[in-house]
Amino acid sequence: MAPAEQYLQKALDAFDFGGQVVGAVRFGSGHINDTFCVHTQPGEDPCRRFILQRISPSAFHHPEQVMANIAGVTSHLKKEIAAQGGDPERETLSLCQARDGRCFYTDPEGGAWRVYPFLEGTMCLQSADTPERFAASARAFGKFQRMLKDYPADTLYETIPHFHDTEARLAKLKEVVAADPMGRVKDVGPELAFVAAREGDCSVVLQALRSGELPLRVTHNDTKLNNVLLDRTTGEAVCVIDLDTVMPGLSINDFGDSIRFGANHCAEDETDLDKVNFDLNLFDAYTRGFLEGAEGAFTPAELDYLPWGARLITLECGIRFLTDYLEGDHYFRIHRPGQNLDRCRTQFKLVADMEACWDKMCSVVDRYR
Ligand code: ADP
Ligand code: GN1
Ligand code: MG
Repeated sequence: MAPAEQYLQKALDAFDFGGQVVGAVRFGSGHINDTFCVHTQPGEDPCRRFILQRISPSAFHHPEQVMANIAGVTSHLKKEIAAQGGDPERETLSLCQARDGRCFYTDPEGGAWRVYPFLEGTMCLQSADTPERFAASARAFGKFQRMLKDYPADTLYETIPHFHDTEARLAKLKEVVAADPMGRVKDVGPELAFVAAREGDCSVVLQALRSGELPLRVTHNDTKLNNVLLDRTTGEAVCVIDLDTVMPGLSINDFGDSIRFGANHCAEDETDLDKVNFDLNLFDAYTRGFLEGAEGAFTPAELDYLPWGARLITLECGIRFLTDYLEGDHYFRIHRPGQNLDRCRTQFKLVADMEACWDKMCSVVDRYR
């Protein structure tokens, strides 16, 4: 039995859900954490739902630091949302207290469990079905940046060190290639050649950070479309979720990760690469929404580097999938053999597409800046 299922009952017992728990089922399609939807029946009242999550101990070595970051950031966001006349219970996540008064429960294997009220009336998209919905997600992530503009970055823990350090990701790939623990290097010649031709690119953004051209901000760092909940009725964004990697980072990476995942019409693990195409119209919609939501929070240099954010986060993510494939799929959850290699290939195809329409991407940014 997976550790999550093994400790599920203990985790359920650790929280007071305000009524009898009538079920807990696996939920969502995240690659890292174990997520369950908990159903309760509080007396005569209608059933209520909660999200119960086990933070992956292999990805996050200090879950208490993850939780401290989330507690700090969500309480800051609640104040900002209230000040702007929004609903702080709906527009950011709310942590439920465990019975012992902490905001998480730790199981015997060191996995930390937390609970959020389920945000009802929302939807979580796996692909951008319309440019307007993609733009709505973009406004939410842009606004997220703006609302955290004055958050003291030095109070945040780095929950995964060197998370978007593309140079370090490249170095790790090389180490794994040299060790070849699964004997899989022989299958990935074209992918390694693709990376080798772009080694210099891996330093472009980091160089701009080191030179002081790009500022370090409080960023989300995992801005996939399925990490924002949209209102089922209006299609507008309600809440940015999955706050485990909120830490000091680059705004262009938040922009880039959304583009990587959403500015196309394919699944991240699509095996038919003919179906994997970067969509400039979706890029346009996201750029418009992100800059609208940020309301001028970015410097001219950040705007200059937005296309690089998209291209390099996509390359970096492909490198991470490839590394995990070569290491034996320990990090990203897989549902079939070869899935991480398929994920890597879609990322590299998207990078090649972005390179091919680079000038157009830059023109889109120029239009909205
Ligand atoms: P992971 O790190 O594994 O991606 P997430 O925090 O993104 O975990 O949660 C996984 C899924 O659970 C989300 O994609 C979303 O569908 C759902 N989810 C998470 N939090 C909530 C919430 N508060 N209300 C409703 N759905 C949620
Ligand atoms: C992971 O947890 P999830 O599924 O939202 C990963 C991201 C990757 C993404 C690729 C903590 O995101 O960095 O970009 O998969 N999260 C972590 O889909 O590593
Ligand atoms: Mg997620």
